[in-house]
Amino acid sequence: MKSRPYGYPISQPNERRSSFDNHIQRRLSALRNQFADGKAYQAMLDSGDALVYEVYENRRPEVAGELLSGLSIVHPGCVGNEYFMTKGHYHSVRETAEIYFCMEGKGVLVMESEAGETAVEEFYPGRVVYVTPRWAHRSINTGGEDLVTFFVYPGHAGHDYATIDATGFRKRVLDHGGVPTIVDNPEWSGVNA
Ligand code: PAN
Ligand code: ZN
Repeated sequence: MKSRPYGYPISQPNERRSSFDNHIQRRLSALRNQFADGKAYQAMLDSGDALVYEVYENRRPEVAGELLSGLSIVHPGCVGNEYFMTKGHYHSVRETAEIYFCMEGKGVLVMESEAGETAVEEFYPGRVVYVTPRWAHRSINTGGEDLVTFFVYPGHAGHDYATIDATGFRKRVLDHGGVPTIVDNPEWSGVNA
């Protein structure tokens, strides 16, 4: 791990392997129970475990003062009429924020707080989304190309996937005749449900 300042290029797809030291691939099977249409999910899974999104990151010590950064790439696709998306999470240390910068593609960042507030911010190339502390976040690709975002968050943030895994998000984004549409999630099952 580097102990001096450093830089690296990230704009070209062929630079990803050399600029990052960790590559995570998340397939459909990692998103069980997250899509509304369980039958469409199972049918798609039966025909092959599709690659839904990838993360490239640079390892740094997971301590306050460090920053973790990388690329999130959500591939285009749908399960039923629900767009491909990330698992989504709260940070384990709730008081930690995150910044996303959209480099390619089209989509949204769906967010919610444990107090019951919700927010949806658009992603398109050149747009920044600031995730305030205490807000869970999930990237959703509403376009026909890869959604590529660069993210930065505090080294000690950690990831709490279990909360979202159990409750889902309060909002879903569905394709209604080609138009991304935000709808309430009737299956949301948190403490205020
Ligand atoms: C991002 C996310 C990345 C993948 O780096 O980790 O977009 O999403 P999931 O972690 O929800 O699978 C981030 O928000 N880090 O904190
Ligand atoms: Zn995060």
